[in-house]
Amino acid sequence: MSDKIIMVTRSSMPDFEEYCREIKDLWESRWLTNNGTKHGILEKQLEDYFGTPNVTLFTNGHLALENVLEAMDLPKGGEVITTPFTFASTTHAIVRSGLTPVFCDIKRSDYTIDESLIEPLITDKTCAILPVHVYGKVCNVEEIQRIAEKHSLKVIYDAAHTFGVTYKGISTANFGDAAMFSFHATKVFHTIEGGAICCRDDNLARRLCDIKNFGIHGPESTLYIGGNAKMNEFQAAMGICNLRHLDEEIAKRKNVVERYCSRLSGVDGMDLCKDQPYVENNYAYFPVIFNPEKFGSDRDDVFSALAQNNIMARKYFYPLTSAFECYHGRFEPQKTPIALRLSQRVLTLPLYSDLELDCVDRICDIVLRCKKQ
Ligand code: T4K
Repeated sequence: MSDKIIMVTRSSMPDFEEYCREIKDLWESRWLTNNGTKHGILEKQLEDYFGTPNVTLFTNGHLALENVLEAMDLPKGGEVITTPFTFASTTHAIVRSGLTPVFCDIKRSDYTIDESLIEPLITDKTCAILPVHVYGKVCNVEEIQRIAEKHSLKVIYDAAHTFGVTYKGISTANFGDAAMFSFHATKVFHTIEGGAICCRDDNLARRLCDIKNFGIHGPESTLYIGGNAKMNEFQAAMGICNLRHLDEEIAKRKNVVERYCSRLSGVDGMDLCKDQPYVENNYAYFPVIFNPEKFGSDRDDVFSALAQNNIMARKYFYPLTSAFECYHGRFEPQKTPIALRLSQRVLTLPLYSDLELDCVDRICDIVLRCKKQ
């Protein structure tokens, strides 16, 4: 058994030759960015894949989120109901857009926003709900939609983790007013860096196209004070290649997850995230919650035991974004007690498509050795 270093994830790569073939014509055309041919092809392929009318590509998921908040023209200082159990990007995008995050707690069962707690947080300043399909777990999209319609709020999903995930056969790209995907190198589907906004509203999609390109609408017309968040042709080419292998990517990840589950399910003091009804998974992350009272060791003990053995699990998502130093004094993390407790107990174990099953066994052996009594 090898003790080579295992990181929390590892980018999937197409064959080198396949990527070279895909980028070859860029040397001939010399068209490298700004709505190039590959960009157009990938947008169309993703619209078909998601079954959604508009996909707008971005240089990364974070800028996609900032751009859609800008394109929706939400009132400055408006309140956005969201969750703190997420990557920095979700909260930062709200704050950097001049909006105010209002943190809602999450559910113990799937770590997504607790929809029953949303309405009490709504004030006359609330303009949007920004829930996160964290780890690829799908929020209660039906109830969130009902609340949003009742109170005339926009819904923007942070769907960064859900490429390939469907609920009742429908891609998560189709819920809410907009859904943001990340195509970062660490994701199930990637374009090296990259992201997209999916939406039904053609006007919103048109605004996004302009805003991501300095607000330029035409050669002599600049409609918005936009920035630069365009995806380039090399990124799009990587996406075109990776999309061809997506089914295989997800199937291999499923194998890894099944091995983890067969070794770790039912252990007292360790909670694994359960499958959700009507949801087709993408096996993006493998979070485990350690209950120190029952397991005998806490999350940090397990993290250290793995690290001593060259296995780099990660504490996604600790600390809560509401507890970041940069927000010191601004939010109260204890107001979302379930999120706070889960953030202190969660460890995401390594997961990627070519993680060998004997490495999974090695990881499980170390984790199980941490159990006391
Ligand atoms: N919303 C949510 C809920 C998100 O999770 C994210 C991003 C976003 C929004 C924003 O989307 P982007 O703007 O990123 O498109 C990583 C990713 O950089 C980030 O995309 C992701 N979420 C977050 C959960 O994880 P770090 O700081 O943990 O990455 P890093 O560099 O430590 O990499 C983790 C592991 O991945 C490494 O140990 C090895 C492997 N890796 C990494 C890179 C960079 C590779 O195999 N290849 C690589 O190129 O944030």
